[in-house]
Amino acid sequence: MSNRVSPDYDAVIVGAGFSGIYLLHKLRDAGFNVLLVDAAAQPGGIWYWNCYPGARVDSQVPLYEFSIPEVWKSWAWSERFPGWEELRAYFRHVCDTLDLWPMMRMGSGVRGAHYEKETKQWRLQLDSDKTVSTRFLLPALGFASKPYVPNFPGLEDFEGQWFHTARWPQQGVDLSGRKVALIGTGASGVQVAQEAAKSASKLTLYQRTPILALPMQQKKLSEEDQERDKKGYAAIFETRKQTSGGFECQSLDVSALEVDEKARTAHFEDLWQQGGLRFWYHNFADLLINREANRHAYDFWRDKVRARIVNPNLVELLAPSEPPHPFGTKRPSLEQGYYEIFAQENVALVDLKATPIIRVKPHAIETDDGEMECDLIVFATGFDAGRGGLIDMNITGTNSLSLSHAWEDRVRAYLGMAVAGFPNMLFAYGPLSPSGFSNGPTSAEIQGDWICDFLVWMRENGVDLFEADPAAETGWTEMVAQAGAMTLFPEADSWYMGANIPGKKRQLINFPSVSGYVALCEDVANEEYRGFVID
Ligand code: N01
Repeated sequence: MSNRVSPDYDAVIVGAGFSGIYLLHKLRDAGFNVLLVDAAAQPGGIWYWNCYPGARVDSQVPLYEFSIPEVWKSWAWSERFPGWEELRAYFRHVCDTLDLWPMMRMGSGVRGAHYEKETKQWRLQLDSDKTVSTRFLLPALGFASKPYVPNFPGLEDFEGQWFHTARWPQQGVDLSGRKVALIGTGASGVQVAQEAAKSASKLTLYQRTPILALPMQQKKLSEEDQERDKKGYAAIFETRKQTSGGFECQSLDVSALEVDEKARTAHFEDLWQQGGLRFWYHNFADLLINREANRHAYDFWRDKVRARIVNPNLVELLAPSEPPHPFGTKRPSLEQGYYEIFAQENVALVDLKATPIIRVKPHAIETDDGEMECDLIVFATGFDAGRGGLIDMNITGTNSLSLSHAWEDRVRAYLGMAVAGFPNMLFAYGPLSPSGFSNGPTSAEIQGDWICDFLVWMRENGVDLFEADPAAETGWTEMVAQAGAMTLFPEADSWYMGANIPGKKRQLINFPSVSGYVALCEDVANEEYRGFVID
């Protein structure tokens, strides 16, 4: 290395979720001097921040865990879809087993990071006012680190409490006897609603778009069952990397239009009974690219759900005759009795399309239809996905270029990891990579392995610097947009399209295939990191 003054670290990782922890493990084992910082008090990433009642993962055991043998062999889950407390315990187990704690500084947020051309180092300002320098900057913030709270007039005068689901108080909030207003019916909203309906004196759900939720089919898991199943884990973990969503299987090869109605319905029914997200990722080949095929899936979903809705006034609101968007172009959520809560006297549904929120009052929410009293408002209103957390980190590259400026017109990134003008920086689980479309640990491992190999290659080849080539960055950004245009995703106003944040440029925020991504990243590595300017 040509630097006159050595940096404090070879690499600083920001974020202690799946991506950050995996990178830490890989880079430490590869002999790098590495530090991980995170504002949270404990590792877990979103499982630290999203500790709202009912928060649990939507991928079944053993999909949502690391493939590292010493970790999975010494761990057992209690449920098919584990909750946030257990996921946090899992992260502690990972850090214990891999002996990662000495390189982790929890409770250390990053206020800013800027690149110094003279020293070829990144300098990070931590919340503690300390500064650390590093050769490589590796933000691993997850796609959902920046919560979005709509700007409703009057919120500042509300005299009860309000929380976003991703900033839920760590000490918890007792919902019993409360008058809860829940805004948003995405994955987070559904989970809060199911819990709040059990004990709130009143739960009012403010729905803009109905969620197309699938049955979770939760069940308890015994250690004995898992010991038996572990014989197949290595194969499952290998398969995850070869599927489009990073799961244990993918869509069928056959079109929904090639089979007769009986066979089609039988497949839908089979997926429905299996539970989880399989109705989404193990469905017919053209579910997400052909409107007619998609409509068959929607109609099946609608009829299943309608059969569970007791109040006839809510049928059209919760499961409309016509799809609000093609099935699966917004993330389907998993539910456990969600549609049944609407039969309870303490639960009400407000249709925001018919009666939008006008303002928040000190003790109520006012819509076109009048006021509904509440003493707790829960914002399950989602995230500025992909870019929000990265922009908030105040990252400045060469020539004082800020990331927010670089992404002014739209998010751009080569391989969904590198941005021109930001040398020696790679982010994991970022925009234009599979991230939000993928099972989390699968993406974390694919990108973690690739990043580690790249840094080792640099070390072995005496390379000091890399930076995304602007043409390669543009090419990748265009390619993701074109891939998206071949699907039905652009037809939904979803966070996948950036459509949930006022003023955000509409673009597909994720690369739509894990296996395709792996192949492209391998090609780049095999061609001596084509698309990077190497110095
Ligand atoms: O956020 P969302 P989320 N006025 O953006 C509504 C992952 N996740 O936190 O659909 C009124 O999906 C918005 O309405 P609409 C998962 O990948 C996973 O629920 O835009 N309403 C929508 O109903 C997921 O996809 C798990 O019309 C407003 C809701 O708020 C992602 O995180 C659990 C509004 C936001 O839904 C995000 O999920 C939780 C406004 N101004 C999350 N603005 C598991 O694995 C937004 N909304 C279990």
